[in-house]
Amino acid sequence: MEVKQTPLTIEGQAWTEYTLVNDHGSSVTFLDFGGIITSINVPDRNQQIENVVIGYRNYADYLDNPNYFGALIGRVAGRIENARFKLNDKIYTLPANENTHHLHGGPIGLHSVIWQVELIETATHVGAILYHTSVDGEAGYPGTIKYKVTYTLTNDNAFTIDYEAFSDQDTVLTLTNHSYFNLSGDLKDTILGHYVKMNASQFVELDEELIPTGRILPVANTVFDFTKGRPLADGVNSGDPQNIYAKNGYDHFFIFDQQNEGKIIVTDPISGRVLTVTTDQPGVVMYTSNGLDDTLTLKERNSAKYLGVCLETQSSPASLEHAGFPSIYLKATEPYRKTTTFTFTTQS
Ligand code: FUC
Repeated sequence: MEVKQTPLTIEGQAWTEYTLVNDHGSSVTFLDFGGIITSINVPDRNQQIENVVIGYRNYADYLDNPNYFGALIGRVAGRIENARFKLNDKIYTLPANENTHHLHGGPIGLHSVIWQVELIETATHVGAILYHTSVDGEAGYPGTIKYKVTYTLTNDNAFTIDYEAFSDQDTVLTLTNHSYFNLSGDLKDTILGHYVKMNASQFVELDEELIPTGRILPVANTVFDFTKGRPLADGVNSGDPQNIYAKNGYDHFFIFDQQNEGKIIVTDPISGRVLTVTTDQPGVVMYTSNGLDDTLTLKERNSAKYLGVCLETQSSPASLEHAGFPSIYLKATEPYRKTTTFTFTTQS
């Protein structure tokens, strides 16, 4: 196992690219800028190692990354309705960056800061610890927060992201990673033929602006029922207003049935690649890249609608507005700790 490092100069900024490589030649490449995962190379059923995430061909394109490709997201992943929230009887106003709403931490979120990186090399894994501090009032949020995010890759092709954060004031926080997975390999095909199975019998209803209405719906008898597994294509022409609001696909928060045991299995029957996501987060936003068009230059080809699926394990910002949602409130000095593991295997 090894970690490779390449210094880069991107539009006058000094960045570093890191590649974690395991003994089987699988690898994860990321940047200190936004902690952005630029490629994940894993074998298909014929041992062909190919990239399974969307990444830009030109790294300068990450400076403005409206789709948040590969990035760490915070302070709050998802949408905060009308860019404001109440905490301890005080109203906090945030910058709006999508209509009147605040999306993915706002314009100066964790996706666009340069993280301090410390490498880890042991007998069982390779990895890196990413550190950053956001100061009180930054992007409108209360509390100075110290972040420690750890990326590790093992010889079992398991890539883990451990999130730790510590705030000196009561605040709101939910962190995630915004990688767009595509198990076909080198973006050969869309993700519509991928099968997804997850233990979520409820999902969060959205309005036309993708803001949670406050209702939690059962997945039963809808194309949101992934409990037994179904292809992502089912969300394209379902006629369900929920899919139509999401531009003919999925862009929804699913709530896991077992606390601390979220599990999602994504299978590509053509390449034989299987991605298993396990997490102690209460839910996941599954987004089928319904908003992507064909204008972006990616590493292997141009972008396209449905070219990736994001599995944004997180808690729900709707908890700021409605009772009964997985909470994003974080108490002063109470450590925030969450883990998500992405394990790549194959099936015959
Ligand atoms: C996801 C979605 C959004 C958005 C963004 C880039 O998290 O919820 O709708 O388009 O990513």
